[in-house]
Amino acid sequence: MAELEALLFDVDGTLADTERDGHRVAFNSAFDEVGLDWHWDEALYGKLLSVTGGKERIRHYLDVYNKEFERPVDLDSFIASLHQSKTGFYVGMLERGEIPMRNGVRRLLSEAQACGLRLAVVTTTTPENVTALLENGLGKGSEAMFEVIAAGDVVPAKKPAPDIYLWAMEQMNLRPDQCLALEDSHNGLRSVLSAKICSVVVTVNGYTRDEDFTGASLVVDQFGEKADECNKLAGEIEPVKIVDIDLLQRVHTMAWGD
Ligand code: XBP
Ligand code: MG
Repeated sequence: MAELEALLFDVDGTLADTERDGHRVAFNSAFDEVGLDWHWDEALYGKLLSVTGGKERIRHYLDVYNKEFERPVDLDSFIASLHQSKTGFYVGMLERGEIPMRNGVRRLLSEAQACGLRLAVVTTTTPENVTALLENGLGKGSEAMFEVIAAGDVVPAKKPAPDIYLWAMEQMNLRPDQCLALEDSHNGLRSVLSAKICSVVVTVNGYTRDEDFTGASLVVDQFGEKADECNKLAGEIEPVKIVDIDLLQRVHTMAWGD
């Protein structure tokens, strides 16, 4: 088994709880702005999350939930421009500090840096969103702690396809057995496992809590802090109090069967 060299972090749901009160709200603002009477409530948005990628999600909404909508001739451009406006609203929310990082994220990242682990972001969201989240949530220049930001349309097939993880590993010249991935969703987990990365920690949120996490090495409710420990939801490893580097090393060793 190879030593753990790199941590690959998903963004939405993992670094920050962005979907319900962030992306969803931004989509609705973009719809309002151009006079569309579409409204994605919390329950509908939970269903729409089965499709990753904002542009893909809008198209899926039209295909399944709004078939009556009279589509413009150039649907691709229409969706792209709606999505661009949504990104503007979302980045605005981040700049106003409306979406905090999840508990334990800042601590875990500094511990990883201190012990020389290489870091990457692996996400389906738009690159601008990643920059704004990191700069506003962790501080100016924090993006530089990540060797690679694998995001958005850099690969055409988004999660649950393995492509974005394969792309990140290729950029970093890493093999799957040198990496541990941190994800929050079933689609994210499928992407990791299809990329043949066996060590994966899932931290759930309100939307993903009841999803199927078969194949995850460990499932927790948060990364946690010393004064606010996490709860283990699934996985063989014991004990689990806080997601720190020691725990991730143990997860990696166990996942690769040594
Ligand atoms: C989550 C997603 C994204 C966001 C919206 O990405 O599927 O589509 O919901 O962002 P991940 P965009 O969990 O991989 O970070 O509108 O920019 O796509
Ligand atoms: Mg996610």
